[in-house]
Formats: sequence, structure tokens, C-alpha cells
Amino acid sequence: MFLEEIGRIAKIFKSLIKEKRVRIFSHLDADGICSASIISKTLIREGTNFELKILKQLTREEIKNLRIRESDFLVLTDFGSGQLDLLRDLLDRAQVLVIDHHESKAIEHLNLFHLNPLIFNEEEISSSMVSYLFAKSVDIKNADLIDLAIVGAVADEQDEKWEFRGLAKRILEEAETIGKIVVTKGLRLYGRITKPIHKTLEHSFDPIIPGISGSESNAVQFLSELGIAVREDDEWKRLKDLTLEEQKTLASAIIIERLRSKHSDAEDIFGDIYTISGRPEELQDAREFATFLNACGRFGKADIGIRICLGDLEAVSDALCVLEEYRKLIGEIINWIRENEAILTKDFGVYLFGKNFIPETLIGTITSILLNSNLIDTNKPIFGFAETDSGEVKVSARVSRDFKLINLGKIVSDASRQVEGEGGGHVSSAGALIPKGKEDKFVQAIEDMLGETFGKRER
Ligand SMILES: [Mn+2]
Repeated sequence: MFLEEIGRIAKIFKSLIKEKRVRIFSHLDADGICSASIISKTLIREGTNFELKILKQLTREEIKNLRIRESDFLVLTDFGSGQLDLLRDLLDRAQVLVIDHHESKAIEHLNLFHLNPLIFNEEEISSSMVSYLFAKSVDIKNADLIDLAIVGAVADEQDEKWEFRGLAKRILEEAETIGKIVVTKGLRLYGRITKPIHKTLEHSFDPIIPGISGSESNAVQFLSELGIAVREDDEWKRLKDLTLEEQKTLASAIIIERLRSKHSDAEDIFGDIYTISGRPEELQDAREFATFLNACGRFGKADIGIRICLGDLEAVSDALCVLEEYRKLIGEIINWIRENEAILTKDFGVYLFGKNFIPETLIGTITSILLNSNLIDTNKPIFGFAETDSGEVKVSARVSRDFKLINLGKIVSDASRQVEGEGGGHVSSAGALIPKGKEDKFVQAIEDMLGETFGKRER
């Protein structure tokens, strides 16, 4: 059903865009940037002019400022499904294609083309993957954009424990078949290409390496005890530079450390590694490519992200600079959280108060990092708060995927309504915008709801 609808809309799209003013609006995260790039490339190949704008969020304000013309054909990627209410007026005047994977109300309108796996009761795939399926339906030559589909999906953490399932897995296999991506099993450690190996170990919290995660000096010592040099020819060695023998030594040593601290799944340190062919070295690891895009989006440099996706080699060095700044800022924020005791742990949830120190564009990233760290009780959902430029408070919520008892999107949506805010999202990640000063009331609403759920379940 979903795939048929993609095909049907692709046909309509192809004929409509010739006489329309096409305008793409996309979310600023990596999935949004990949989706926008896939649609952009498709339009370039169709010989159609278009506008492209990356937005923090599709708000009432943004929609009001669109200056819609009758001839407009809007493409919204990685948002739109949750904002259909706000689009009602606009739909009477222009045609809108929404490609998204966030929770949605089913709204029918003659001018609305809505591609979201959830409304077809399909399993969730990222917006980039939906965009790819759509682009390929428009023209089969767009099949080469499949690496961007994978990068966006990885960025949205669609591959739990580094392994895709279902439709996403079939798309990955397709990428392998056409030789765009090589999948190998390897250590589930982030930073193969862009980080010194001791940093990779220090920053690994999932999988955790007891005694080494979180400590640079212990990581260096650990490697030297294994006889693995951290430097070679005056350059830091990366995971990618290790010989097969060294990789094996490292893997066994990590497993031994985990066994020693009685980890239940000590050997759960391997996952799928996606190597992209035909891209510059810095972008060959899909996970690191995703981080580049996230950094660009979060720093207001989404244009650089789009350019690297579209294959502009000159943009890669700009993206490297942005990534550097991004990592520095994340480090500063984590230190600030430690020093300012910004975390409150209650009976059912963990709450992070970012005040005006944590930028609203980073609060989601920071909550995800904390959920994979030893800084909080990761058996509870985490809710991060950050003040926005417009004087409201942005909430980002995350919960570990093993925690299957709640639907975070629904809980956040209900709690937001109780404090006159707006929110929603997915089962394991959600967001909201609430009035400033209502944080305590929001926390209480969450605690009450979770208390009710778990109180009942225990009885
Ligand atoms: Mn997404």
C-alpha cells in the first residue's frame, strides 16, 4: 500500500512540477538534510528550478511567512506530519507533499500528498529512506542517492545496536547490491575515520568499556598495555588504521574488561559498519557522515551539509571545521552539566535543566548523549529543557529502546497539553515547546503519568 502510494504520487509529482514553483522546506537535522538533498538532486535531474530552506522547526510563524502563491508546490521533509493542523489554510491555496515519519493525524485534502509509513501502518523508516523510495519512483537513475538514505537513517538511530531491520534492512541490502555501500562487521565504536583511537575508546558508553569509558588517560594506558601504539609517523592512529591483528587484540581485551565487571552481554560490542564508496574519505563511514551533517545543521550551516551531500568536494573542509567547533561545544556543555548539577533524578524520570546555556538546537543531541553515558540512570526516560530565542522552553525526551513499556510521544504530547504547550514524537524520542516557567508543572505531569503506568503494572 505504502509503496504503491509512493509510486502514484511520484507520477503526479513528475507532471506537476513542470508548471509549478517548487519550494522545499526541511528539518535541520541530518535526516532532514539527507531528505532535502535527495529531493533537490531529483529536481535538478528533472530540470526543475526550486527553492530550498532548512528550518529549525515548522512553526505557525514560519508558515505564516511563506507568502504562498497559487502556483506553489511545497515539499516538506522530516516534518509536516505533526503540523498538518497548521497547514489547513495553506492547503486551500497550494499543493503540498509531506515526506515524514513523525506521528500524525490522518487528514485528507485534495492538495495534500502525504508519505509517512506510520499512516499506512508500516514499520517506521527515516524520512531520508522515504525520500529515496520516492526519488527512485520519479526516476530509476536516482537509485544512486541510496547512500544518503542510509546516512539519514543512521543519524536518526534507526539501526538499534548498529543493525537495521525490516524495510530499512532491505534498502541497505539494495545499497550493497548496487555497490554503493559495503557492510562489514566490526567493533561498535564511533569515530573510525575522524577520531584518534584513544578518544574513540574514551567516548564509548554504548558499549561501555569499564574503567576506560570516560577516561582519556586510562584509554591511552589500555592501548599501550595491548601493544597498540597511539601514534604513527607523528599522526594519531585511528580505529581504521589498526591492522586486523590489532583489531582482534583490542576486541578481545574489551570483552575481557566487560566480563571482569560482570557485564551480562560482554560480547555485545560488534555491529554493522557501513562504508560508502565514491565519497571523500571523511564521508566514507555512514555514521561519521551523519555527524558531519548534524553538526552543520545544528550550527546554522545546513547549506554546507547540503553541499557535501550533493557531492561538492570543496565543502568537505568547511564541514570539518564545523565538526571541530561542534565537538568543542558538546564537551563544554557536558562539563557545564557536571559542574552545575543540572540533572534532577525523580522516581520515574531524569530531568536536565539546560536553562539558557544549552542551545535549543542541541538539547536533543545532549539528551541522546546522556542516555548513552554513565552520567544518568539510563533505565529511566530523560527529559531535557532549553530556553528558546522566542522565550519559550524546548523539551527533548529520549528513552532507551529496551524500555518498551511507554510511548514517549504520547506522554510528552499529553503533558504539554496540560501546561498549554505543544508536543509529540515517536515511541522512544519526542519533543515539545512549552511556556517558560511551566517546567516544574510539566515534570509533575510526567511523573504522575509514569507513576500511573508503572503503579498499575506492578500491582
Ligand atoms: Mn527524521
